[in-house]
Amino acid sequence: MKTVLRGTKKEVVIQPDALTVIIGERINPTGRKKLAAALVAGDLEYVRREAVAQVREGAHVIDVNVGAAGVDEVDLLPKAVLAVAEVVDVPICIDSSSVEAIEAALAVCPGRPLVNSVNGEEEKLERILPLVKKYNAAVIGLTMDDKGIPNDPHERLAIAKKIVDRAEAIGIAREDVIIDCLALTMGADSKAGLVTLKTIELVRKELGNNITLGASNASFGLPEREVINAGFLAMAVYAGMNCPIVNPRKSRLALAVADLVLGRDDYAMNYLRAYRELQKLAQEEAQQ
Ligand code: THG
Repeated sequence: MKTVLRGTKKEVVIQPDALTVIIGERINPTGRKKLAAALVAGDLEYVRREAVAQVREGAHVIDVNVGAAGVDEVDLLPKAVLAVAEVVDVPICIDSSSVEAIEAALAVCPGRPLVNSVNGEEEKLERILPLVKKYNAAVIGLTMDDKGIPNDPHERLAIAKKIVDRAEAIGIAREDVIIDCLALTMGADSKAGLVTLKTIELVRKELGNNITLGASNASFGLPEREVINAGFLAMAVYAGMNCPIVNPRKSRLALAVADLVLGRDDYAMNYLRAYRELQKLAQEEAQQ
């Protein structure tokens, strides 16, 4: 079960039991007033800087989301995607709830991007999947539909299966669908983390697809978010999640620890490299 993504130069292969692939979350105006203001002004310098910074910090793929109040995403998302592709050579994850914006971004995106996202809603399936096929992209399938997000892991699995089957029916390979088992805010629902972990186990066992999570969602509203994310991520990796959308600066080491514990990192080379690179960045910043 390999999902192959491509940037202008780099190819990224996502597969179970290999080192975890990091999708950098930071080009997203949620909770970031400065980025939102830059996007409304059409200023893409901030976007370029964040792309470069996240790749230095260990991101293998860059998520691009420009959804803020006052932004015309159909106009801005393709521009933001091109701005990112100008400065980094890794694959791009096109993140929008607007089908039109996704199509506009796909039309200009170099390489083989990941579309974020489709879900079990009939309308989304009918509109997004043909675009994924047309542009030979890969896609994230959210385990939710028009009735919302099920609390039952088996119901989330059923939606995942529906998305994979529908993709396959129009000629998209099963491995080009990455399932998002959905991380919800644990401060609002104490069972949310467990439901996500159970869903990951089921999807891994029953479908075998690669699995993502917008992992930072889990810690919204709680103190020491980094610690919460680290604990949650380690357990999610053990359950079978292998390509989270995270802040690489804050989650890279925790993910390297998970891979090390799971016997995927001979001589701790990956952990040590992550440590060295983050040390070097901290030193460079201290000198500035
Ligand atoms: N699944 C999929 N895609 C997604 C999500 C998901 N895309 C968006 C989101 N959820 C994942 N990305 C983020 C980005 C930022 C934050 C959380 C999830 C975040 N930001 C800080 C805040 O809002 O407080 C502010 C940023 C900072 O200062 O670091 O937490 O679930 N497929």
